Amino acid sequence: MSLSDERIAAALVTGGRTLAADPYPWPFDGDIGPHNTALVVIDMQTDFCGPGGYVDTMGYDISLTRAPIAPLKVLMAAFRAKGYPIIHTREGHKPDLSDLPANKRWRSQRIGAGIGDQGPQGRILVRGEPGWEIIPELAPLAGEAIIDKPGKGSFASTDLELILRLKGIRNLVLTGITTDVCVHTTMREANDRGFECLLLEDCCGATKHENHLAAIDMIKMQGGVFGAVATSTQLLEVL
Ligand code: C5J
Repeated sequence: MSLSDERIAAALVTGGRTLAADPYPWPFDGDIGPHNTALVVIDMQTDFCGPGGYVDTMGYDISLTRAPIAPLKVLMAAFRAKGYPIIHTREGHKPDLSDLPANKRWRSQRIGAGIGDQGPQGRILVRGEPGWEIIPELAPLAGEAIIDKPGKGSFASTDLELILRLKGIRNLVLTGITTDVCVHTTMREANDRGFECLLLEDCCGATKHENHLAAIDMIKMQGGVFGAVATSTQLLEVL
């Protein structure tokens, strides 16, 4: 049976639509549509993928965190065209740093990219600074929710869960950077809250490619311990 046959077979069983995600056809019950499915685009900010941002200042290769930009552009256009909601997140801290834990600041200073300190893109990871902005290529449209978060997970200290519940969203398509940190933390938080999660591997990136691969592998354990993994091409076929 080809992958596409498997997808069709799974859809027939559930009476809905699924894609041949790994390790199971997603979503588990075939119930997918703009009424219950949202795209979450995590932290596509200059600080994480632009020159002179936080990740660049730490000395990591930003080509890895820029890799998802092109497929995300295509995916976001498709979601918008089909009327599916898109939610953006931004990691950052208040200008007075009152929401920045001392240990997070201390660790960032040790690696030469102190959060709150001045960098080439303004104060690192501080709300309102150039580096904190979402990159222009993936800028949110008016009406799309933007979640400002002080931590790695998108649910901690934010109103994301309330917004999703009020919209009736049950399925989350997770994308953005970094795969092993903010995307993974968000996926774990969402899974524990009962959301049906799909991570799109070509629409994510990490500061180390091995960590990107390891993060993807972890999801597939135990029959899909946090959800499932697919590519944006697979999802676009189903949408
Ligand atoms: C990190 C993120 N890596 N967006 N943030 O500090 O993954």
